[in-house]
Amino acid sequence: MLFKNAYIENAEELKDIRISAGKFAEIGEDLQPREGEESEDLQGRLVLPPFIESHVHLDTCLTAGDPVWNMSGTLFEGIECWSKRKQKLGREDIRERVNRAVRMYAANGIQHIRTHVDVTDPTLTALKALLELREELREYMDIQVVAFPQEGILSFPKGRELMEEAVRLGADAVGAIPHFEFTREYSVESVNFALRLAADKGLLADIHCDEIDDEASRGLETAAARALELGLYDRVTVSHTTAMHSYNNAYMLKLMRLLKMSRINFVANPLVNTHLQGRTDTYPKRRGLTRVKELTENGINVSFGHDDIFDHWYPLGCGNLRDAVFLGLHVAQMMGYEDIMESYRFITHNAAKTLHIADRYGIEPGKPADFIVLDAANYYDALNRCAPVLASCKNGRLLSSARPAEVKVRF
Ligand code: 17E
Ligand code: FE2
Repeated sequence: MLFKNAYIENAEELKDIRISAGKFAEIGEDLQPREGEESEDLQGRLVLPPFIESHVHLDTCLTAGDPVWNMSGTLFEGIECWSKRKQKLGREDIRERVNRAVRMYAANGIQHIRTHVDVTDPTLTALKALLELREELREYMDIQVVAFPQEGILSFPKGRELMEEAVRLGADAVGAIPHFEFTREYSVESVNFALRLAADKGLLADIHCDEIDDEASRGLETAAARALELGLYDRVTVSHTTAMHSYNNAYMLKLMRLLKMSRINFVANPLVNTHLQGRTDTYPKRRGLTRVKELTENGINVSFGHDDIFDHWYPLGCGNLRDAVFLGLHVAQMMGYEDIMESYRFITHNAAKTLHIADRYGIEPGKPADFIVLDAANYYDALNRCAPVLASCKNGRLLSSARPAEVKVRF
């Protein structure tokens, strides 16, 4: 199959893309269809590697208001509401919601998802269902499962055992939630426990780290130090890190050295954290996003996630990562021309690094023919005009397609 006239990743020259046996075979100018080869003219549209959701909770998606609504809008009330919903969690209930959410993502050009799954449940119902779905959906969506202790590792009955059992059952990555643990020493020990478990089992780690407006929340330094000392480096990701928004600049200066040495990845969730953070402030109210601009300027890898789709922590969402990028650029004040043009990297290449899939990701000969076509010539234009994803292909096969809406202005 030959795709003609694509602008690949904001390039200024048009290129043709040949796909064969599910892989990119050739990328060049003026490629001619071979005998019997199908050819499609993309007419100067933008082609990108597929979007990647580097942080979401698929087990909680599509449960907002059930059985109660989060009235304060805080993380902690969200956890309480979910704790009530957890009591009636079922395999079918999870399968139905996850299947719906995955298709919402697919419609928006997402082909990889890292999902956190709550394992503070003695039955591990959600984890088992997600591991099953990971296999069933493999052809259409790459799903990575993080064993996520929503109610703590040391502060929840048998928390450590549940984490170990989740890993035994097949989780891809180990999580932690240091800012939720009862005490500072539990917080430190929970990070140590999670990263040692990841190191012992050869797994990735992704920690919900300092998702609080408390400037004294310092789970991050522990995570970075252990990533360095255990030799885990970029196998470790810290998500949220919103306390960093409130750290003093003198501490940041010291911390940045360790962050660079540790090579850990960051995930920011602009939609959810601008909603959840700053809730105890009067005015001025903190924005609640980690220091995306400073981290990026220091060469540290940052990706953007949606975090939630219509649940106890976030009451909106239709599986479109464009929303996270759009808001993230505003809140991080990264609105220069190049910043906007390059911002697709937050949900493509940067996220691929976080998920550790960079070796099989990207539009290059020999790699799987995974790509999306947007109805725009470059990402600046796509972001600005909410351009739809016209096609999403995985291993050369069409996963989803759309036609641009036809709008007529009558004057
Ligand atoms: N759980 C948590 O601890 N933090 C979040 N942002 C979500 C779930 C969505
Ligand atoms: Fe999260």
